[in-house]
Amino acid sequence: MRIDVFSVFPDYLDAPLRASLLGHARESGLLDVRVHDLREWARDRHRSVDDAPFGGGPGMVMMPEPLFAAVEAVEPPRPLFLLSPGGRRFDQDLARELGVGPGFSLLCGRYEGVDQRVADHLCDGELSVGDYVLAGGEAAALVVIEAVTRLVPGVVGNDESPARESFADGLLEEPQYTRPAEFRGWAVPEVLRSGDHGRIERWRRREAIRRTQARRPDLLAQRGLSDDERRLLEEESGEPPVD
Ligand code: JF5
Repeated sequence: MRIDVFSVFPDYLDAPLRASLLGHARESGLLDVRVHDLREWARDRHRSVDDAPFGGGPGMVMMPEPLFAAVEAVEPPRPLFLLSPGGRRFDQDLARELGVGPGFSLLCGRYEGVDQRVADHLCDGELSVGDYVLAGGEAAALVVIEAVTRLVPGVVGNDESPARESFADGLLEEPQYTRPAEFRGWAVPEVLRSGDHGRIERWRRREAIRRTQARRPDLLAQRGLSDDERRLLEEESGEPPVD
């Protein structure tokens, strides 16, 4: 998979793209991430990529020329997305859609925004990672890259396969425990130490549903529950109410 990123702060992206999962994916050749410094396509001696807004007001707007020049020189994989708080919300469904394709590209906005002609005539869409405003799209780009890349076959080991995650079917993860079996008086649920794998699987599924119901009813409303899952919820979990 190839992912091209356009930014005025390529340094911001370097370390996270070299570390951990993303670093390994790149080294193993499964992932080809190319970061492009937008200032390389600035035309004045100050290497300007932003200018004052028409109509007045505070702050600066990213200029169309260097952005168009960069994208037209590189011809990055499409779709090309502008990261901005006004875009389509990036979620696991979109991560899966992008994860099956050969690649995509990201344009990181900075300053007060990007000239509208960039969104209208250069990009294929706009993505938001959440309802908050960042100083720029770089952190958002890393979110998108990590969420998509870990779905590419081979990037995540078989043991921790994304297909096995609870979130893979629209639920939050069930609680997890490791040793010791008792820590400061708090015991690990007895069922997890029972060795009864059928019972353990039912417990995990039920706790995932209960937790989703308590914390993210919006997710459950979107997804619905099967008859089996409704029956599972009726069974006594032996656990206190979630949160
Ligand atoms: C940005 C103008 C882009 O702040 C964001 C963002 C928030 N959620 N998703 C993305 O992007 C940076 C800020 C101002 C354009």
